[in-house]
Amino acid sequence: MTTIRKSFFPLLLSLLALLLLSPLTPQGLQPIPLPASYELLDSPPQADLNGDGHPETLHLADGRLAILSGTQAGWQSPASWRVAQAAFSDLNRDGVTEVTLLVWRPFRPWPVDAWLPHGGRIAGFHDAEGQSCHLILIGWRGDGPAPVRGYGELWAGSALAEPVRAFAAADLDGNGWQELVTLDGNYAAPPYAPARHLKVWEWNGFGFTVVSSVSGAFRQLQIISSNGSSKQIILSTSLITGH
Ligand SMILES: [Ca+2]
Ligand SMILES: [Ca+2]
Repeated sequence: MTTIRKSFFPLLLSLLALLLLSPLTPQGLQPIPLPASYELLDSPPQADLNGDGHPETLHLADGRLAILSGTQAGWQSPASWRVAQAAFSDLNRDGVTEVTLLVWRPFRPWPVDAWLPHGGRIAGFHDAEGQSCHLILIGWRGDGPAPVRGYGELWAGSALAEPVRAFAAADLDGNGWQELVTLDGNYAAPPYAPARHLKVWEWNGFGFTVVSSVSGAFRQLQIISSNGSSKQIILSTSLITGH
């Protein structure tokens, strides 16, 4: 048994690939050697979303997310959503922290597409249970008059063509703004199957645009930093098969 484990170890090492975004080069994401020293970066455990000087925290349990101020829930995800991941971010680049949610919810075609043959352009963007995957930004919309006040949707993406299995917000090019990093799977594949694409997206003012993508069989997503560099690094394991 010990012998078998030893023989597996070099194989696992050979599958280890590290990716660095270099958006100024046409090559985009590039594998780099593991830095000699680095630290793991995780999304912050708390952030002041409503600017009242008191930090909010996130509580995710059984697919329901609550934004808590102390023990008080300022916002609760709808019962029809299954929130798979949530993190503080500033992905819409307005200098104000919001919460990015990875959400599964019942698929709805775009209203105009419901009348088209075959259900229209996004007809296939759901799994066998009819659940589609979305990225949604929730944040503080201010103290103004209803209905645009308090916590709510700042932005909600339509059904993704490829379901996101995991995401991270990271400043990969060191310009002070975060990029969105996703591991994208396949609606037909089980959730535990490796992700087929690693993508980097940037906020374009209306939504997110893919700025770099690599194909592979990705199993994990971790952001790291090395030697105090402002350029954060994506750490993932995969056999990379192409751009
Ligand atoms: Ca607060
Ligand atoms: Ca923001």
